[in-house]
Amino acid sequence: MNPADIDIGLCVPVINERAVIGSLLDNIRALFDGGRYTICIIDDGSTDGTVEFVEDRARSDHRIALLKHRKTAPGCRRGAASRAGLQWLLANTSHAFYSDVDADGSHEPEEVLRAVDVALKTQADVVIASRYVCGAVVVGRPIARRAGSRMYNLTLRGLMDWRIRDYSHTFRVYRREAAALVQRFDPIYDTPVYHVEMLAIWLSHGLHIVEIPTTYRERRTGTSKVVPSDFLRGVAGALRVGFAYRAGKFRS
Ligand SMILES: Nc1nc2c(ncn2[C@@H]2O[C@H](COP(=O)(O)OP(=O)(O)OP(=O)(O)O)[C@@H](O)[C@H]2O)c(=O)[nH]1
Ligand SMILES: [Mg+2]
Repeated sequence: MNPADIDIGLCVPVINERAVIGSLLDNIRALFDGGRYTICIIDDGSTDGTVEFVEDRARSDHRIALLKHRKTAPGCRRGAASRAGLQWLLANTSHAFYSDVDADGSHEPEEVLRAVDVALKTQADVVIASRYVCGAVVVGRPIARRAGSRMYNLTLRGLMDWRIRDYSHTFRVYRREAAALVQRFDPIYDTPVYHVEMLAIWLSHGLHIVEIPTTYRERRTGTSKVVPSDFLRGVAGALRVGFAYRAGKFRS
């Protein structure tokens, strides 16, 4: 699509991503040149200069906003960060689309353009950058994590809707109405399971969801914020959300 037609708000959760945040912001600026966009960076207490760097960028670029968030528990709490970012974006912008983009290099911003294009052409409410459709590529991910992710998604497909292949990839593009719908629900989780809840809400309301192939790259710099207990919490959370979905708990 023509970047000048882009109209999107991006949520970028970060903790200690000084090594990569600059190149992500540069990539977005180059790719979305002429378009209408806002980047909300949600920081949860970085100590490596990420905050100072983003503050500096935000001073000269009004499209960048920094949200200082405070996580309340250890491990990966990017669910709460993404939710806070989306809340801020909905209150302060009027974009047609919103998206969640990781700062760690796993997500290619150019796929955002492709996803918006697909949403416009197919009238989709939500486009998932999926690791489990034909044409998707996963680079550098350890075999155990690949297998775990496959099992996780197979379980969720069985519990929720078999047509969706990637429930756990946080990289999605969705319309403003879909974003507002999610905000009407109180989340159960502040972990990555929150992103499964988002899908449970959208599926429960019959939104049109499309998956496109993504190229997912395991991070090459910095450290994963996921700790071993997150995996256990993730499995328990997915089961809880899956059964709650079946019980109709995500309907209005
Ligand atoms: N604000 C905030 N950002 C987080 C938190 N946990 C992770 N992030 C950010 O979310 C993005 C994804 O984080 P990762 O550590 O790669 O976590 P992940 O992608 O779930 O896990 P991996 O599969 O190991 O890459 C990065 O930009 C992180 O800096 C958190 O608790 N709060
Ligand atoms: Mg990651």
